[in-house]
Amino acid sequence: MSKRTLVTAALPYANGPIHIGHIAGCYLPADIYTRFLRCKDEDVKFVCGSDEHGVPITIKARNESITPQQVVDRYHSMMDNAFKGLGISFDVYSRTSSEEHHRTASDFFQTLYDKGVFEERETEQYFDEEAKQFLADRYIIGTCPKCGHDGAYGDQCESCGASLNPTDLINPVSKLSGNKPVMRSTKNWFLPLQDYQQRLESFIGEKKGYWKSNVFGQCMSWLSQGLQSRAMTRDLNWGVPVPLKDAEGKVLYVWFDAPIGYITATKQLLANEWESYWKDSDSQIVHFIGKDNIVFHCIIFPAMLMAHGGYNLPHNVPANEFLNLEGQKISTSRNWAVWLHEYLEDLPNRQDELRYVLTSIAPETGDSEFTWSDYQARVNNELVAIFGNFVNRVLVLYQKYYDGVIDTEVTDFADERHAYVVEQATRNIESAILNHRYKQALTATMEVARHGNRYLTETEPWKVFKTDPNTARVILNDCLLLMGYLRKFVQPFMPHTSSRLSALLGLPLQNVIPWTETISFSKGMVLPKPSLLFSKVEDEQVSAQLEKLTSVAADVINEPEYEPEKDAVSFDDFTRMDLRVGEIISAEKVKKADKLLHLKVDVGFKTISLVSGIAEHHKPEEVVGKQVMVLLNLEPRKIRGVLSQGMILMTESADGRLVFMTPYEKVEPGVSIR
Ligand code: B3M
Ligand code: ZN
Repeated sequence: MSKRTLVTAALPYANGPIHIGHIAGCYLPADIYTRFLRCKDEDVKFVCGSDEHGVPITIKARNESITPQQVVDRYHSMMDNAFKGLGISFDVYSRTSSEEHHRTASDFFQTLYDKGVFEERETEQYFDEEAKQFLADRYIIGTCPKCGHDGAYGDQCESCGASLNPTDLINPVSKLSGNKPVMRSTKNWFLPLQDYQQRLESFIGEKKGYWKSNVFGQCMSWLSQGLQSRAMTRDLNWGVPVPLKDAEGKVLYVWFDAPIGYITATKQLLANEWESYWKDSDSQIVHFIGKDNIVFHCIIFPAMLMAHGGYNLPHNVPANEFLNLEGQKISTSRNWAVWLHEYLEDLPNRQDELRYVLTSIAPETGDSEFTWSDYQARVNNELVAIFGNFVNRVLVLYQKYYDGVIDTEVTDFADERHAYVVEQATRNIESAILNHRYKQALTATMEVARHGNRYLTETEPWKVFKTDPNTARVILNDCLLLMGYLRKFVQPFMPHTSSRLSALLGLPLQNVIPWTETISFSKGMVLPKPSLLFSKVEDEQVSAQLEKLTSVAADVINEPEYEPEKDAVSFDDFTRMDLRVGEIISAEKVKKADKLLHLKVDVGFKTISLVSGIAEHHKPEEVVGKQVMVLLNLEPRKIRGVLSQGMILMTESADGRLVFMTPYEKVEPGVSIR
């Protein structure tokens, strides 16, 4: 093994909370690996932080009428707390909006610039003349050329999934002003990835058989298509400013600055000693990520590091696939997710249950699925019925027969089979973890608990005690030793359980239990009163979680943009509005006005004339006979020469159509609405 290891976990975007898919895909395997290396007394550092730049954060800020900084402040601390709550043991949790990161990323860019690495290119891009800024792809919407969907984004149509360029959109509109954007030329700096193609091929080629096959395969497919220049700057006002004179209003591409965030985090953790982890030949960097980030970590970031010089390339990138939830893809925008912070609140002190289940079903070689009933089954049938049951039976018997007093030095197993089981487990767990096969490692760990449980059932010390209390004690002492080893084996996977087990056994609490440690109990030790290690997950807890999932999930694709709340009005103000039900009795288009319909509306005691801007959404013949909500005492005015004596109230659907407010049942025209 190498002298030093730097473990990184993908910097999560600070535009939403962490869900179980993130945990299973990236943070949990990274934490298990790191905790294990610590047990092995390796020199290891574990870094992470929030990825606080990028367009989605600016969009979220606009939708909520707050600043991007407020968005990332909110999610940064939320994610930080949730990680801590689950026991993800980062040595540092940094963030990319920090000054130190801006400096680090900016210097990195400057070095590449000074070396003449970048190509400067003028490209034509959409510009919003009213908002006076270039438009990121996500800020342009229009009609999808493939399926005709009206709300397609400049980079993708979420209806048919087509990936698009902004210029592909029919009738593009700026999300900022609602106007049609114009083409303008702009300068950006491109990294010529093709210049690194050969070096990347040999770097990745060497990893064949060592890197996971899903990761290696994806890299080879990118390389075989031939690499191309990619813009490393963007016209945007949120991010790390491009440190050049003629670059006002431009920032570094979020995927340029984010991986540098790993460097910033290391600097924050280690001050002057950070460099050895990145640059010494006997140091290794291991990036834990989800599969959608492979190209950035295996191709683009290594190319950046090559261009810079002096840095080690990643030693391994053990990316996982995706975790699905109850038969569907996890989706943040549809709220189809189990959020980590909510889990920790709803199911307190069950961190290790989640760690256990997510490791058991981790999407290591293909997508996998979380369901609440499977969660319940694994907790109840494995953690409670096997692990917890073994521990509890031994401790209760020890208390009952011997008042918990250990009357002799307990160091070696009386029955040699246990020594063999422990030795096997030590080897199997280690090799599985080092090969990033965490499921297998967990199975090897549970095998020790299963063995203990079987041994108890087979030897029946509660029967033996009646005739031969000494032999019963020998059996139970072997079980105590097994439990002592178990608490060491489970530490990387279930650190809270490991500590609880230490307490139950009267052993000292250790944040890191050395992998080579042998277990012993000294003569005269008294075991504390036993308590349960795990408790059952009840049916009601499962149904409550399912209920919550389905009740908050939304079917809409787009998040609505809410208007800010208005100031309070008095009840008097409210009653001054004469709101009534009216019935449309005729409708015709207003000449030379595409949007307007001229309506005659029956309001019971009279018929009024109204002009309404609904012609693009409703044909005249379709609206006749409809009952609608009318504000009757809006001051009359003339619109395009036609008298309008009030207003019809409308709302808007998710795809932008105007929708009438109609009474639930037919009523008499002219009745008041209160
Ligand atoms: N924030 C993407 C993600 O969370 C991105 C990872 C950056 S790692 C340098 O999926
Ligand atoms: Zn489409």
